[in-house]
Amino acid sequence: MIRAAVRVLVSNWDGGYTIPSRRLYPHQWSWDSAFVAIGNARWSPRRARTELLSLFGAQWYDGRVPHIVFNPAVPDGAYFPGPAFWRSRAPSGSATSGLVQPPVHALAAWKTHLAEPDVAFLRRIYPRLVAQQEFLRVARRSPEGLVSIVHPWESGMDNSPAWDLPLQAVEAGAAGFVRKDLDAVSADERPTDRDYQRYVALARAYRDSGYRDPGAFQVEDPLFNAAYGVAESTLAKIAAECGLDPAPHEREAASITAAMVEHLYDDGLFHARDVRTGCLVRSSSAAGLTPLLLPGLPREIVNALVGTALDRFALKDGVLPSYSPSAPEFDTARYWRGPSWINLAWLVWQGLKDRRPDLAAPLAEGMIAAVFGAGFREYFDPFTLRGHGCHDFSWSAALILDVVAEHGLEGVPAAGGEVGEQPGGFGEAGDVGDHVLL
Ligand code: 2M8
Repeated sequence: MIRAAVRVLVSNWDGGYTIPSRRLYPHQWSWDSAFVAIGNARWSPRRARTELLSLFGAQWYDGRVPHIVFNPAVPDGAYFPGPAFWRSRAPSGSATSGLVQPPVHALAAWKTHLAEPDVAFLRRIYPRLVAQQEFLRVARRSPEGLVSIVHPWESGMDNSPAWDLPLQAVEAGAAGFVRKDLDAVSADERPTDRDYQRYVALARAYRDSGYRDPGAFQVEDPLFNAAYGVAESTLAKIAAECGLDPAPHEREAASITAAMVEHLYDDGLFHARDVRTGCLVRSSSAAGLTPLLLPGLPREIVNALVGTALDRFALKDGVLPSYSPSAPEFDTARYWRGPSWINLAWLVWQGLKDRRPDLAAPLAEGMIAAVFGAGFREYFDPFTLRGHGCHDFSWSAALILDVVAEHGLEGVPAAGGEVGEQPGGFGEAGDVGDHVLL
């Protein structure tokens, strides 16, 4: 399994970073690179450092880290929306999108440092991580002290049912574009055309405002805010390691945690809040469990989240659906509307490891069992563990390396079966040979 995971990461490596998947996502994605670095740190910390520094090489002057950095060698038509749509360049000259994704990069930088201490790397990346946070404070902070996203693509959980209601305020607009995603995966695993039209209309309006004005969609997402808060508590550790003052970061982490509890928490789960209406968007998204990542979350809230995870997300079974199966919008196969994703399970696992090792262990085993059966697929049916979306997906491979390094191989069936035995799984386990030594 380890060899197969490294093989995926090696074959998706484009020289300075790792693409999420060859056919569906042939460029660099922001939070994918952070998850990939976390896995690469386990076998090539140098590659993890390169991955993160290459992403931050495309950071804008205002501090934003674009959600896609385009590879100029890939034809414009290979992915939609490509560079011709976004019409934006980073100061480095790279064509990029103008949106962002959850800021999980400070955590990735810290884990890379833990794997192989390198204060020079921390000193190099720290100001960039601070600027990434600063952009969110300046451009996206509401009077409640929370940061907002202006597009479902910024949540990373693009097609989540949590966005159905806020998206109703968005005019779909005329189609006038050709989707590329359906060339690679089946339509029933992807967003509907109507949702895609809304995504494109929103992105176009944001672009036309010079990537300044939030359009018809503006929400405070619990996962994004949890990532922002964890970034601050991690920046405190990085600052201390660099001989700088950690206190401002600690204060910021405490204040975002308090704001989230006050404004986004209700009845055992965190929810998104629609900034335009001021109302909570009650949903059953597993994003609502990710504030478990926050070290300062009050104990009674932790306990309530764990209760919800057990009751509504069947946490004891070890496979975390992205949306509660008890909710009517749940779908086992359509992306981000219910299937299990390794990155989401990994984030919740991070939040449970110290607090509830008894529940973190089955979650680790569930992630391992999913890829053991189906290979490094993009996501999995939470009941059957059948693989969905693209094959050889980078963060599934990377995060499994991290889980196995910490948890061991418990979860791999003791007898019978080969890794990825399900059709379309790993295929022949190739030999990564020399690459492991890179
Ligand atoms: C998916 O999002 C992209 C748009 O950014 C897409 O559907 O084309 C999401 O799963 C997102 O979280 C992820 O970063 C990206 C690349 O893996 O794919």
